[in-house]
Amino acid sequence: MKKKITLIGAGQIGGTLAHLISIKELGDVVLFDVVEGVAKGKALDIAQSTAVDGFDINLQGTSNYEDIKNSDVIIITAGVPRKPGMTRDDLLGTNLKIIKQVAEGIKKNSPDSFVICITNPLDVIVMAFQKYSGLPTNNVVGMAGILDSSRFKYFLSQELKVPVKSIQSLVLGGHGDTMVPMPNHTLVNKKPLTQLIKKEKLDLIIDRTRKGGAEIVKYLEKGSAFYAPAASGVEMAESYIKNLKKTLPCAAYLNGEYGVKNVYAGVPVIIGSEGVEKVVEIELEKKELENFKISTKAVEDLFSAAIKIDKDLDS
Ligand code: TXD
Repeated sequence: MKKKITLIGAGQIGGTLAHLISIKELGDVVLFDVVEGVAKGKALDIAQSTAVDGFDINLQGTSNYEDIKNSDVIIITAGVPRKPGMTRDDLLGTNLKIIKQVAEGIKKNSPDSFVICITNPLDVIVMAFQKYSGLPTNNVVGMAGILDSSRFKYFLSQELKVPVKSIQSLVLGGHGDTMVPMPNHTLVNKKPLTQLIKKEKLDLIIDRTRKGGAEIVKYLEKGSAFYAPAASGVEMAESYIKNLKKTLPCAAYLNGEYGVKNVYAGVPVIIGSEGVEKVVEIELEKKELENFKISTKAVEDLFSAAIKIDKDLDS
């Protein structure tokens, strides 16, 4: 039975998600947007490439929540992206209203789906979505850590002149300036990174990773990164749909893991057919744990700002 994947938001990331999912034949695609023409136009455009790439899936563009019924996976990119000079947190006011509307649509029409949030400010938006929708926390997850880890690995591969595939690493914490790249948990051809790179170079790469999104926003001027974010979201959806049980850095609900409760933040999780099946607790050094807690505190503080905007979140 073919899976049904709904994409709420048919913009830069949504359209790229639809194309990647089609080429990988992960499932039939419903592309939803409040601007119906964008959803319909992109769905039809991708469908017209079927003969070229030979994938066999159905695509539908819509602005009607009825069409999302019984989705297996829903990926949310509805929202506005940053403009140069803006932080991800600056998007809170606008995107909180949007995610509330999206949560209502999903709660009413497809409450049993596995939901991947991408909209920024990611950690607070995914947490707000879970509270607004009431979907179980194992079925609500945020995409950021895979993207941040991918940026970190790419910059390292360029510096060390090694294939990206030879690097194992991860970035934890919130998807913002306090994110926590993990050099002491990074291997290059199975050797510890810290034996292969000077501290000054490593610090520059960590800083560039933290600012990876802003660097692209500066180049694009209108809009933010979308190819790598979409590829990252597809990896999560694929692990769920094919029950791959991959361990992936994602924004997941913490209920005491890493000493943190009742907040979403980037941690390694196992994603399979039950959604977020486990939060993996890796051994963190004192400084790493301190940095992780600084990052989760930043998420908690921004969520307090979200509650000031909408008291419905204060549950
Ligand atoms: O790592 C990450 N999580 C981030 C997330 C990586 C990159 C970008 N990140 C964020 O994703 C970005 O800051 C935005 O908040 C979202 C979406 O970025 P995108 O580049 O796709 O934005 P677009 O191209 O503006 O697309 C957003 C679409 C657009 O077509 C709107 O019409 C639609 O969202 N939209 C809505 N759809 C449904 N319902 C509502 N209410 C709605 N409002 C806008």
